Amino acid sequence: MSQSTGEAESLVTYELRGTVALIGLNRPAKRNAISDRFVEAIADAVTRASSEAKAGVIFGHGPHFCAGLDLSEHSEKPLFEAVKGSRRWHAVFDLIERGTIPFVSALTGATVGGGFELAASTQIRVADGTAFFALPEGQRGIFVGGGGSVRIARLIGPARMGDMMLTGRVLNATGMEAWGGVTYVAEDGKALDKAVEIAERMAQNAEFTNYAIINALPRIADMSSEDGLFTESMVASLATMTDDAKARLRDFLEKRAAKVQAPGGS
Ligand code: 1HE
Repeated sequence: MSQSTGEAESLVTYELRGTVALIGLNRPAKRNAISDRFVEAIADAVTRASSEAKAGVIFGHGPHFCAGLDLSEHSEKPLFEAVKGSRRWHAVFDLIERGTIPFVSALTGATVGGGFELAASTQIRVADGTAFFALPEGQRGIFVGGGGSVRIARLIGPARMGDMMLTGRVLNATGMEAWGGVTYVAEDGKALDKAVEIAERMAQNAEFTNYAIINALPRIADMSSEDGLFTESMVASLATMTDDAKARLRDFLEKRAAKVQAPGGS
């Protein structure tokens, strides 16, 4: 069933499809540009998804995923309001990147500025041939404020991110896949279907393992090798202790679980 999410009704659509929550950015007339109310609507939808779904998909209604920050609202903001606004984006996108369930973004058309920052907070990015990626902050006289200097820089490297910001370079889906910013390239018009398919697959994993993947991996990436290896041992041992792990391991050993398939299904 498709529903609005509370107060900021029209800005975000929400549908729980089985165990997957579909969150639709719904301001197509403004190319899904993210205003302050829009950030709160995303927060509500992500919080709801995290409480009742096992995976989530974020997509854009209309041809564009998201044209980034709402520049009309931003241009009016005093300094401290701009700081608080950016910190709110960080908090909300953190609910996606280091929450309790994994998210996939389905990227079409403009995936620009804050739109790319939103996509970078999801664990998996699926883009079709209409998608294009840009960081026009340099041209606009502003700077990334939605976590891009951390998340996008880690995905594609600070040198490439700097290139995009300094020169206005625009990449398509295959170019961004080669740079590491896109995880899957889908057929045109199929980004959402592919994202849902991936989310459904992730939703079948053990919940604790999904939680450990999305929370431990980025933290371990911030640690020294020594600290990372120690933390890995702790997380691995905790995961093995869950009833879910015990049941799944028994299922495999007693030949009830699917085997790993070689690519091509043979
Ligand atoms: C907007 C925005 C926006 C569109 N804020 N209103 N982002 C950008 O610099 C991208 C700016 N947008 C564009 O370059 C283009 O709009 C697109 C390539 C995304 C789409 O082009 P197009 O021809 O399909 O649409 P359009 O005619 O440019 O825009 C349609 C309407 O959306 C129009 O308003 P209208 O009232 O004249 O119909 C546009 O003004 C409006 N619109 N994008 C406000 N971004 C946390 S820090 C993050 C920093 C950033 O995100 S910087 C990047 C900002």
